[in-house]
Amino acid sequence: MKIYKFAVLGTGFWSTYQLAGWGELEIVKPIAFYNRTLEKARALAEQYNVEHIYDNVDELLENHAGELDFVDIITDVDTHELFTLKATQYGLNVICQKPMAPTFETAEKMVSVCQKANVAFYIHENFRFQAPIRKLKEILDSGVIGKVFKANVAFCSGFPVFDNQPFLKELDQFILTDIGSHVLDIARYLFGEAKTLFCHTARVNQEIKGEDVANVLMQMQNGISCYVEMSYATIAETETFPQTLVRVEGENGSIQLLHNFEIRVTTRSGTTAVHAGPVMYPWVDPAYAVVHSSIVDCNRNILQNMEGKSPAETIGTDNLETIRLVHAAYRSARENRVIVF
Ligand code: 89V
Repeated sequence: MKIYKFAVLGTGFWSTYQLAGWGELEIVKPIAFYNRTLEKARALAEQYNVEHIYDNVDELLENHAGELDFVDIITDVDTHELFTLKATQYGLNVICQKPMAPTFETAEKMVSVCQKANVAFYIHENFRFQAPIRKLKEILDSGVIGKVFKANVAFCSGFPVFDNQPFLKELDQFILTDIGSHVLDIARYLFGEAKTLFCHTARVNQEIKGEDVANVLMQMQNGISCYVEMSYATIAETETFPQTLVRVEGENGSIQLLHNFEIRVTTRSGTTAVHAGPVMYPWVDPAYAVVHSSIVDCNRNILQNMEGKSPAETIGTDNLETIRLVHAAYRSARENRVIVF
C-alpha cells in the first residue's frame, strides 16, 4: 500500500485540525513541518512524531522534496502564491487552504504555474463537503421540489472568531474572502455558475479593518435567483456558528437546512424532516464540529484523486470560479453596480 508523504507549511491554529483530519485517512503521513516560528512547529512535531522541522521553506524542500508526494499549505493567504511556486519547482503536488489568493489575478497565476509544472493543484475548500450540505444536494438532485427558482445561502453569526484567529482582524478584505469563499462555493456547488452579481458590504465592528457584512445577490446561469448573505456582526437568539443555513424554493416545494442540521422538505403533500449532522471525531472542537468534520471528507476527495480513483472537486481551476465571485463582489460593492460575467 502506497503511503502518501507530505509536508505541512504553516503550523498555526488551523493546522491542528487539518492534521487530525489527515489522521483519519490511513494512507498519509506527515514527514516535515515548516513554520516561521520554529517553536510552534516543534510542539506539533512532537505530537505527530515528525522528525523534521524548519523555519525555512527552501531548506525543507531541498532536504525532503525527493520523498514528498505533496505539500499542504496552511499559512495565511499572503504566502500561498510563493509557497505554491516553490513546491512546483520541485514537482510536488500542492494543497492550499482557502482563500487561494488575495487577488483573482494571483489565483490565476497560481493555477497556471501548477499547470505548466504539471503538478496537481487542490484547494482545501471544505464547506461544500459538510454532511448537511451533501445531504441537501442529494435531496435537491432527486428533483422532489421541481425546478428551483430562488435560493438563500446564509452564514450570519456573532461568534468571536477573532479570539482564535486574530490575524483576521487585520485583513483589509475580511468576510468575503474568509467566509465568502466558502459560501459562494456552496452556492456554485448547489446552483451552478453565476450570470450576474450585485453586492453590498458593511463594517459594523469598528475594531477590525475589513468588512464584516456582505450581501450578494446573483442570477445563476440556470435562472435561479440566489441570495448569499454573510455576517460576523449578527446578534441572534440562536447563534448558528459555524453553520451555513440554506433555503431553496422550487415549483413543487421547498427545502430548508436549519441550525440543528435538520433538513425540512415541504411539498404540497406536507413536510418531512431528516437529520444530517457531522461525524463527531474525537478531535473536533464542538464549537466548530461541522467544519472540522468536513476536513476529513475534503482531504479524502483530494487523496482519492492523487490515487487516480476519482476526480477532485476543489481543484485550482474550479476554485478559480469561486475566487472570481469573491472579487466580483468587492468590485460590485465598490462601484455600486451589477457585474455581468
Ligand atoms: O473555515 C474557516 O474559514 C474558518 C471558520 C471559522 C469558518 O471555520 O475561518
